[in-house]
Amino acid sequence: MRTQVAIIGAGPSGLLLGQLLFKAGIDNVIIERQSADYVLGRIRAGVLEQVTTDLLDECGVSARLHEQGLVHGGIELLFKGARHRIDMRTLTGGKTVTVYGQTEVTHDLMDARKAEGLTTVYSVGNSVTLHDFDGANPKVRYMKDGQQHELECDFIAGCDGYHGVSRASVPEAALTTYEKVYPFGWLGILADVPPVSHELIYANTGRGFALCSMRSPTRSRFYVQVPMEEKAENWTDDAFWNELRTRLDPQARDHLVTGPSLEKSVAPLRSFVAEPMRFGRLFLAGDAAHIVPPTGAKGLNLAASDVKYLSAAFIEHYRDKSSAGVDHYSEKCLRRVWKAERFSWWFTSLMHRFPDAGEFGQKLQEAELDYLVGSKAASTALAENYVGLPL
Ligand code: RFL
Ligand code: PHB
Repeated sequence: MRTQVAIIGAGPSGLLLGQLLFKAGIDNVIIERQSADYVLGRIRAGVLEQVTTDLLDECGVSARLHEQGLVHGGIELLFKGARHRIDMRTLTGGKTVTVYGQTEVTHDLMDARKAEGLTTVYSVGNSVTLHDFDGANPKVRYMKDGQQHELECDFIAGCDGYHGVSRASVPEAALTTYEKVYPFGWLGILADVPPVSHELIYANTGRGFALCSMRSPTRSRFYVQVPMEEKAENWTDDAFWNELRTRLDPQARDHLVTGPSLEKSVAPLRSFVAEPMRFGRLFLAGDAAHIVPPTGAKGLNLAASDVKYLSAAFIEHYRDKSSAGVDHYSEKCLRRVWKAERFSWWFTSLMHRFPDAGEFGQKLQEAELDYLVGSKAASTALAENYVGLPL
């Protein structure tokens, strides 16, 4: 088989890239380790920046997003037992975010790909290997139904997440990695209960961080900070709701409706960047190249901006016969990536309880939050980053 761009991974990065390339008339094939149902079963991001919704518009897959997505013009910060609203819309001259689950984005992209008859090879397990990407004729080999296949291509896009094969295929000496592991994780629960508030609540408390988010007016997503080694199996639904309740203000506590969990899992928190993001004809995009802790809701949005740059680079290559986009891909992405890394690290550091920081650390966080909600300059800096920096 031959294609112009071989895409490894059918997460949001891979599917979005496939769609943008298809729209530009560039042939592509996606190879995915898991089944489509497995990919759709992962509950992850919920907040989309304007940059991401614009891209989904460009791909022609945003009808359901505009119908069902919840447009938010603010977030609430809860500390010292009281909530304070950050009016992002006013502070950023009208910018908003849209609450629409990653699962739904993936669903819409998969449907569009299917309708257009584009090739996605699912369930190839760990069989993918990448070859000759340092030359002009890269190849991807994989096993499907007991048979070995080879896909010849012009470029390989490594959209296979943090644990994928793409970054792992790069010679170690060619990569520089930067990493910070936080000493805690998020225990998350999804439940068919109405949201506590019509906007997201980010809570800093003496017992640790909590987040009240949502997927729709009838489905909510909640998180509480837990020690990094904690297991979801150790938490009954009741134990989760009780812990969450202790981290809320009295009014939110009154509004909290509980119910059986549809999903419960622990996500570790990590900051990670691999540089560069291009090796010959192999390009990394999304979580394959970088991870942010979820506090700033930036992971999926960064994946979308990488893919925007990458699709533009391939379009320049094929249409204008210019290598400028391809040559500057890594540098362009990394400028935006590091700004999102900084913001996510800062917001994580401000909102979580750190085991070594003690009461002094708690007091400093409360003072910073107090300053933040009282200062237009500081609130604006938060709002600008939260709604997403320009491309
Ligand atoms: P993904 O989603 O990990 O997809 C990679 C795909 O590659 C496949 N794969 C392989 N395929 C073939 N061969 C191999 N060897 C392969 N190895 C892996 C995988 O099966 C998978 O299908 O990466 P992608 O596409 O770059 O997308 C990144 C986003 O998923 C991620 O950044 C976000 O989910 C992060 N994130 C959030 N981002 C936001 O922008 N806003 C949020 O509100 C937000 N909340 C979150 C989050 C992530 C969380 N977790 C669980 C880490 C909340 C949480 C709790
Ligand atoms: C979510 O709804 O899953 C979510 C929202 C905001 C975040 C992280 C996760 O910062």
